[in-house]
Amino acid sequence: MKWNFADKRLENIYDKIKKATRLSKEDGLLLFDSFDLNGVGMLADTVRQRLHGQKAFYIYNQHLNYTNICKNRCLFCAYAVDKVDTASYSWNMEEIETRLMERIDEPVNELHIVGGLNPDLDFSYFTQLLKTVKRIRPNSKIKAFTCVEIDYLSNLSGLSIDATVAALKNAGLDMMPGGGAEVMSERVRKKLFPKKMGKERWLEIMEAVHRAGLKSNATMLYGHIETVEERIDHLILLRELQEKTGGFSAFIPLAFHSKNTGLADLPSTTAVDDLKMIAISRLMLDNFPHIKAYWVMIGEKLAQVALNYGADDLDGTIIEERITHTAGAKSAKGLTREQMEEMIISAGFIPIERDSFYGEIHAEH
Ligand code: V47
Ligand code: SF4
Repeated sequence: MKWNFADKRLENIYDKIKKATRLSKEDGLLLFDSFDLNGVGMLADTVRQRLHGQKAFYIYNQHLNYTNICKNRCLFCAYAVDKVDTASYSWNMEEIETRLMERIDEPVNELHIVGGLNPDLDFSYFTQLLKTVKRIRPNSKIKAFTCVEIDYLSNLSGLSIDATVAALKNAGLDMMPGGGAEVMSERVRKKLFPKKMGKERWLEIMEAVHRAGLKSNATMLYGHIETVEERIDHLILLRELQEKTGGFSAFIPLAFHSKNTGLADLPSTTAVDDLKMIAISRLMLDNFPHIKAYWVMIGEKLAQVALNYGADDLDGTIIEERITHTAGAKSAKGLTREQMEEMIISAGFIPIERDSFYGEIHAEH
């Protein structure tokens, strides 16, 4: 069947998609410029179907945010506070253990662990943290620390990046989440996260992580002051690194939430922007196996629709999400396995519970 594009400019891109030809920066800009949301979605769905058919993945996971004290205080972050703030916290090993034991009867497959840069925590805290989690959950995988934390730990310990990653891997680190790059633009960095590392350092650390044999994800924070060109440049930088290392597993576009941040006057992203962002990520990142629709940020309902716009993964059950909810997210704090599966089935897809490496889990339930 021939698709009747409302925006005829998309026909050219469809030809490239059919031949699996890599899209250029100009193609990416054209896709953002197009008013034809369904046309862009159809292109992304073609790629998604080729890679994953009707499968849609999710994971049974738990988030642990070990501290909200952070010395960086990025303008877009509502989660981080100063030590003197009454809302500040930092979990010791007993508290980590308590959080894990609260859910010990649940089939948690992955622990997603990230936190702020808290100068009171030394390097041994992080290796102990990993060992504690492995002791209590020996069969679960640990996806922990962004490049920002790895950079911080390397400076704290005086170890090279390679040695830092090796020490963490040795203590139980299984893979890394995608955060920390935000938007790889020096212009945006200077305005929103001047204390955080630049793109060169983020890419260098990711390369070292992949070299150490660890897989990672990648993210992009969008919907604040970035331009569409900066979004496309970000995607192309990720695509280039993936060509080199093959270490990225999933890409997750993160929709900016402004409540309680230094950018509180900015409006939320629209549904059209969220869907286009997912679809264009699928199209530009032809060497990334997976694109996640992170339901926490775009809401359960839109995440379900996103399965038709290039996404093949809804992330996880999560149980207790803090970062986006502090910034005003209206989504649930966690979902049950049944809710995840129902979202997927009612969208016309086959739910696949997965482990951290996209191995399929066929549990009795
Ligand atoms: O790096 C911070 C973002 C990230 C806000 O790898 C915000 O599987 C929106 O990286 N509005 C952390 N976003 C979350 C993250 C992540 C999430 C889910 C899955 C994976 C994965 C990774 O959250 C930060 C930052 O980019 N963030 N503040 C905010 N106000
Ligand atoms: Fe700290 Fe990360 Fe929040 Fe920036 S985004 S203030 S580095 S916790």
